[in-house]
Amino acid sequence: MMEETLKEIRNQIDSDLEGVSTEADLVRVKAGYVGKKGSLTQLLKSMKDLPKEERRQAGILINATKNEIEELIEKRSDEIKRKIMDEKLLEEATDFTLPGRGMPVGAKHPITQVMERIVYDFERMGFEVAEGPEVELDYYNFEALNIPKNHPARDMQDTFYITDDMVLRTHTSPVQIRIMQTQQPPVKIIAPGKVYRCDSDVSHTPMFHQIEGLLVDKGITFGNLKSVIIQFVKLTFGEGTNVRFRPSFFPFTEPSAEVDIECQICSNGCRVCKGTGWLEIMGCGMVDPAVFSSVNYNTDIYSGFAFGMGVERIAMLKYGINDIRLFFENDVRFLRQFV
Ligand code: 2U9
Repeated sequence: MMEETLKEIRNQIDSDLEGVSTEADLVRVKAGYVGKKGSLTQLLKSMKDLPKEERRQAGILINATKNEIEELIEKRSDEIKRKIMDEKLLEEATDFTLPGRGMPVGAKHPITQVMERIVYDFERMGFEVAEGPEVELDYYNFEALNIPKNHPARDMQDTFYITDDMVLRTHTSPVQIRIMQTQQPPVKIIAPGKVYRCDSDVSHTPMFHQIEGLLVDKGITFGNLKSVIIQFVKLTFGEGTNVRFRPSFFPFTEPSAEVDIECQICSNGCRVCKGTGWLEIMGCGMVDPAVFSSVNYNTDIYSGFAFGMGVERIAMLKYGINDIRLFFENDVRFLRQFV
């Protein structure tokens, strides 16, 4: 009788476990056997009704089945846990063979590239880099450069005034004045940097970059100036570029010239060169004795030349860019072309 019941219980467990898919189901099934009202618990309780001599044997049999059932439940529990873990791993699987997202890379701004290249070329010709403040005294920006009060270059339209006697430098020339104040010739320097002028259109921005040069020594001539400029032009625009020096005027140089290169866009006359076949790239000249006087250089012993150029203008001519404002909009579609 007891054996029959145990056999039925033992047979029931297999199909019960079959239908179990969660830990919660399993707890419920387990309670049905070994819980307070479980079938095996009931059976153990009913032992007290058996004759004394049968009790021991019944206990052994019931406990054996109980152990067996508990083992089966434990095994099923492990299976469920593993199945849940496998599903989770599959869901969270990472494909390590997929390519990465990639990092966008930056590059130097075209103006920085052109400026660094020009500075490098002048360094190879023996010039040293000099720098100075962008907020400058009127004296260094104008007075010492032979630009007197009421000169058109000091006009309120062109110059940003900070105070009565302080301006945003309109050129890097004050850097050279400061150098000459502190050292005697020979001086062979270039002054690259930002300059400011109250002006804005397709070829002017309120801030732009200049590179100026100054060479002072005994016996410096216009011939020396020409050789340095021609060398610079060939390095910047190509060995075959033709150059011409056209007479001009600056308050700080005498004689003065503007430098043109042959228009590379047209063969004879286009919009860029205004039909002349020549493009202006810079100004230059022999340093005016009045400038040397302001820094107490002896003009009986020393002479020198100076030159100046706008870096944006050089970059526009080099790359065929027709609007200076493109350099300041920072549109990556424009900048990407100079990587
Ligand atoms: C000292 C003495 C003389 C620098 C010079 C120019 C001619 C010149 C312009 C080019 C385009 C300014 O950016 S621009 O608008 N510059 O034409 N600059 S000679 O002469 C100097 C500099 C320093 C002490």
